[in-house]
Order: sequence, then structure tokens, then C-alpha cells
Amino acid sequence: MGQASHGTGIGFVSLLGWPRDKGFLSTMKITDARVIVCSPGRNFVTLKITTEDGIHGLGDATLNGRELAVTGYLSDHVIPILIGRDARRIEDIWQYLYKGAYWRRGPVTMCSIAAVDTALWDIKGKALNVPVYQLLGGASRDGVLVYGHASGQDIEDTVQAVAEYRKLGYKAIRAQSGIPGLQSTYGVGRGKMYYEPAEKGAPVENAWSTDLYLNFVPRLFERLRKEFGEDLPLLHDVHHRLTPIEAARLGKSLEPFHLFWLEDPVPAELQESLRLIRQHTTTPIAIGEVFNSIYDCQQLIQEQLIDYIRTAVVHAGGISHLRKIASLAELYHVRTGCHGATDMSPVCMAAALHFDLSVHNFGIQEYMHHAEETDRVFSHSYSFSDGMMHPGDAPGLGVDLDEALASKYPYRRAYLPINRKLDGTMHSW
Ligand code: GCO
Ligand code: MG
Repeated sequence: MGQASHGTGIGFVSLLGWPRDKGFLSTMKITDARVIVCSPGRNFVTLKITTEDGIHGLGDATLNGRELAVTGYLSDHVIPILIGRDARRIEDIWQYLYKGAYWRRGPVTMCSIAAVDTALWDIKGKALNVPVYQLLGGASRDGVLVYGHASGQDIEDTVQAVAEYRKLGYKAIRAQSGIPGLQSTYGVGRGKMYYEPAEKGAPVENAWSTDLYLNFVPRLFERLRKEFGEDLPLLHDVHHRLTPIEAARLGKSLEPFHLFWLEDPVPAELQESLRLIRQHTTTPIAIGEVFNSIYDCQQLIQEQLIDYIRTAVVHAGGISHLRKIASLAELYHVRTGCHGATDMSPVCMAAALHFDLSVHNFGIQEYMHHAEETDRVFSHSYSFSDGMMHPGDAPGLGVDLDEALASKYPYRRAYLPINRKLDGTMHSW
């Protein structure tokens, strides 16, 4: 008992006697897995998994400013136990890496698991000759609504940037502006269409004043509404810088300008603090770009304290885990709004688009397009047109990595900036 050829029904088999290395189907063993670190425009960590039949898959493992910690976790601890496993068993491998490690969650672990998971979905799509979104239930919509990043040194500069994004076809736009009286502010590009979150050398120090900020932001959005009318969806990112009551005041003062969302109004470690914000304002709230698992999202979703959950494929355990987060969110009228800054590599971007196209409760996708060098190293089938994106119909994720070209861009240590109050106190951002 226990041995069965293809097509033998489960009724003929004693499951207890079934040798675990023999499935009903033949296996597709993982024969090689490698981490590729490169810096075409910025740093990226990519996992490449190859199977016995020569199919390879890619997974993004980039953890901005802490890239080599994930590289070490993957190379030293994950890859050795991955070789020889059946690449088709995506969920089982996910659980093996999550439950099997004993040490659960956290950004380094979850980025590593995400990279494996994403690469395995890529492989499965290629093996079955279908784009990943077809494996996730097929398209729930024709395209994926994205928002672009408009920023300027002051209000008029930001008005111009928003106008440029509209000309490019964007249907939803995030607006950030330098604040008069503060020398530099995170999220404001320097003469470019978008900003790069990390910079070489020691972390840049920005100055912060909550008073200046709270007085300024409503004026920015009043001006933007005057210029662009009522219909353009506008977003704003607070970067975790307020206390709950300050965030409540901001949300309330922005109500006349009806934002699509107000992002990360407070640091989300103390999740019950969102209750206070909710009591005071109807401005929709988006949180979750630093979350790593469904447990981080649970309270905010179940108490309906947010409207959009921002977890990204790369930071929250891959496509498999993100789908579980989306399913939980769907029960509570929370929609998805995946993080998509430039530190999500094109591999993550593609994975996000397959996810976005398929899940029912999709809300919006962030899209901060990559530098030209990045797009040359990572060729991809996804495209942007008229404010919408589509992952394309190439089998798998539709992204490839030119390793020879990537090797010309070696890793360069870079950090996200930090934020200090005017008196020098370290502050959140
Ligand atoms: C966003 C972000 C980014 C992050 C960065 C961190 O909403 O896109 O807040 O700018 O800070 O991606 O690595
Ligand atoms: Mg953000």
C-alpha cells in the first residue's frame, strides 16, 4: 500500500502509509537558488530559483537600507533547505519557512519568505504557460488604477507637478510639498518627477515642525482643489509623524478637500490610537507599508480603523500571504493600496499588479516609476497607459533580470533619511 501510479484515486491509498516524497503528480525539484544584489539606480536584492526542468523564477527581497541582512538570511539559512524541494508546493514551502524557522515574522524573515513565494508563483505560471493573475482567479477588472507622486518645494511648485502628472495621464495623484520654514522634507523630489527614498552615505537629517506642517497642509490642498476641481483623486502621506490627536485635527481640516486617503498619519505600533482619529474625522486612512504579516493588520482591519491596507508583496510574505490579508480586509470593507515606491523592484511591482488585477477588494496601487537603468536590468511586460497599469500576459510574472548587466551595478550602501525636531529631538517619519 502507499504506492500509486498517476490517476489512482485517493480512495485506493492509505494516506498514513503514503511516502511523503511521492505525490500523485511528479515533482519539479528546485535545483538552484541564488541571491543577486545589484544597484542600477538603487539597491535591489533578487532571489532566482531554478528547477530541474530549467524553468527559473524571480522574487524581490529588497529591504530598503537593510538589504544585506535579507541577503544573509536567504543565502545562509533559506537556500540550503530549499534545494531539492518541489517548486510546485508554494503554500507548503511558505509554511515550512514560516513555521519551521521557530522565529516568526519581522521584516527580514518576511522579505525572505516573500522572495521565495514570489519566485515560486513565477515558476508555476511559466510551467503552466499562463500569467500569474490567471492562477489567482483571473482578472477582476480591466486594469489597475495607480497613483503617481507629485511633489514640489512649495505650493505653486506642487501645483505644477500635479499638472504634469495629469498631462502624463495619471488619474490619481499623491501631493507632497516642502514646508516654508523647514529646510528639507522627506518625500519631496529635488528637481525630478519623483524622489529616491534612500541616499548614499550616512542618513540625511531632515528638520521637522508639527506646528508648521499642520498649518500648511490644508492650504496646499485648498489650492490644489481650486486649481484642479473636485474630481481629481488626491492623496497625501504623513509618514508617521503625528500623534493621534494631531492626526485627527489634520484629517478634520482636510475634509473639505476630500482626499482619496491620508497615509500613515501616526506610527502604527499603537493600533488602538487609530480609534481616536476615527472618532474625529471621515478622511479615509491608509496604513501598512511597514507591516510584515496579517497579524500586524488584524486590529486595524477588524475594528475598521483604516480604509486601505498598504502591505507590499515583498515586505509581507509574498503573493500568498498578501492574498490572505486581502481576504481578511474584504470582510471589513477595507481595500488594498499596495506600497509601490522605487524600493519595490520591478519584480515586486509585477507581482503587485497580478495581485491587484485579481483581488476583488483592490483599491489603488502606488506607482513611482523606476530609473532607466533599473528598467534596463529588469525587463518587464507590465505597462502604464492612461493612468492604469496592466501586468501583461507573459507567462509567470513577466519580468526578467539581465544578470550580466546587473553585475555592472554593484551594491552601494544607502540609508533612508531621519527626521529631527527643530530642537534636535529624534522624531518619527
Ligand atoms: C511611500 C513611502 C516611501 C517609503 C519608502 C521606504 O508611501 O511610498 O512612504 O517613500 O518611505 O519606500 O522604503
Ligand atoms: Mg508612505
